[in-house]
Amino acid sequence: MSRRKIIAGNWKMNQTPSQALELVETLKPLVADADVDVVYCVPAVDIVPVVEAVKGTNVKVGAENMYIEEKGAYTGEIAPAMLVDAGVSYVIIGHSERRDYFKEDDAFLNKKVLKAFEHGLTPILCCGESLEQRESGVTLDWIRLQIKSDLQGVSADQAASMVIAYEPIWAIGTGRTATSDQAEEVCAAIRQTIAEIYDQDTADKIRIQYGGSMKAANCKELLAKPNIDGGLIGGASLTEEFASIVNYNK
Ligand code: 3PY
Repeated sequence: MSRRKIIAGNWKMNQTPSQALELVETLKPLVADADVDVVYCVPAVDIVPVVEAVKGTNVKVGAENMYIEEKGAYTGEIAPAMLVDAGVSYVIIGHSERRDYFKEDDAFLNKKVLKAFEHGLTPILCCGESLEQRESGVTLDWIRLQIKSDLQGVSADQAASMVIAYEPIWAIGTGRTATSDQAEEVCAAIRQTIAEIYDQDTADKIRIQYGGSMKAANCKELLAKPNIDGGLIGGASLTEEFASIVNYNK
């Protein structure tokens, strides 16, 4: 089954609104002819200006986080309905930085995934193992556990429409990248897990990205793998290099 590739930038805590607009304008002509889905996942304050700036283009906007409640006394949090009203289509859930620094566990992330679907947002659900886990040989068990826990109560149709990003923690912000064979092994195991939870049709439809220092120099090899349907791009999404990744097949 052929799945359309999806390349998403994860800007993390970078780009003030004016810097965001500058970056979007620089990238606009460079990504305009992409034959992949292009998403910019941006900090909360950048959402409104970036949505405005990409109107009428092929680029969709994602949030980097959201809260699990509808509204109310949750100082500092952002409700899913706020994202939808602002024009957001995707939301990153469970990035390892949120799991680690903000102690977001799988039960909480499961609530976020369900809430995103309730509002018509497409989750980009992140999973990944630490270096210790990889070295002790529990990577695949750990990833299966994350996926199964985070997808409790998600229907087959919902799962088929979402994106999972495999991001080995040891490759995030370190400049180290998983080899394409290591990435493919885990992405194939994620697809197998989806087939076990749901069915083969759902597993064939879901899109699985690799994230963790994907850059122009290594994206071609990673994206050539049968179970890697795109990339969640960190540092390289903040420069023109992002466009080279988007246009990897040209
Ligand atoms: C990275 O590449 O550093 C990421 O964390 C992408 O989400």
